[in-house]
Amino acid sequence: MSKLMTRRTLITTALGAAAGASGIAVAARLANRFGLIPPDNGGVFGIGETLTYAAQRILMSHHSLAREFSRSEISKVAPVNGDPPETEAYQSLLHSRFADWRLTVDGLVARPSSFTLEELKRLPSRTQITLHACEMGWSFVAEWTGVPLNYLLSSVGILPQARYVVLLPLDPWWESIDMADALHPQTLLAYAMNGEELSAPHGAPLRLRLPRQLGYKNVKYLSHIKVVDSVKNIGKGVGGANVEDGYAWYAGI
Ligand SMILES: Nc1nc2c(c(=O)[nH]1)N[C@H]1C(S)=C(S)[C@@H](COP(=O)(O)O)O[C@H]1N2
Ligand SMILES: [Mo]
Repeated sequence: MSKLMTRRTLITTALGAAAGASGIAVAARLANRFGLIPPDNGGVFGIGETLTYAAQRILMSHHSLAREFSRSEISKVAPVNGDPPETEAYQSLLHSRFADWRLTVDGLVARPSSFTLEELKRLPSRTQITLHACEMGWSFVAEWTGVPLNYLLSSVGILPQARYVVLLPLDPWWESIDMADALHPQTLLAYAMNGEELSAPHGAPLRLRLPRQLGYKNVKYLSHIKVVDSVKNIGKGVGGANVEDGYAWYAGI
């Protein structure tokens, strides 16, 4: 048995046993020791969330890939959930084809930066056909093209204290993800869908594509990415607008 397997087995067994036998406190302490506490660990489902997240992070390789499909499997219909912001600001950005839009990248990075859409399109891109699965039960397969978030983050330099990437859009929706997902090769900042410029309903000018998590984590209408060591001081401190409404912070699929 490899060293890694031994450690995995040990941690999961220990977490499970601790949760079963002596409850929350011990499991939480163990998970914390290995940096496996999700930001929403405090609620009613806290211990469940911690065990799900910890087990996933220990058992799966950080870079295990979501399934990719062939062109013939692309869905004919792609539903929309969450209409574009109705604000004048968004309408005027849309009208000027996002000429004045910028993606700001700041927080725990060596070189805080901002990018125009054109600049992002000139960076290395990845195209992938993956399943988008909404937590409400529907899904579709589409092709997305964009800049790998790991490329963008490396280009601005991630500081060693970085633990989460916060995704802030032009509407009140926001989410955060851990560094394992932020650096995963399939995590994209997508500006195109099915070979065409991303439409407003699907999140123009830029959206997160995170095929290893449910729909609501795939933030649309992005404008700001912030690298942080904690989400405690953002909103209610649980890591996302939807988490504040009772959804799990970690929505792995
Ligand atoms: N900014 C923002 N991002 C969002 C939403 C939203 O309302 N606003 N809806 C989310 C939900 S619940 C889903 S399922 C997907 C839907 O993406 P689609 O409209 O491209 O299908 O976007 C997610 N990202
Ligand atoms: Mo969703």
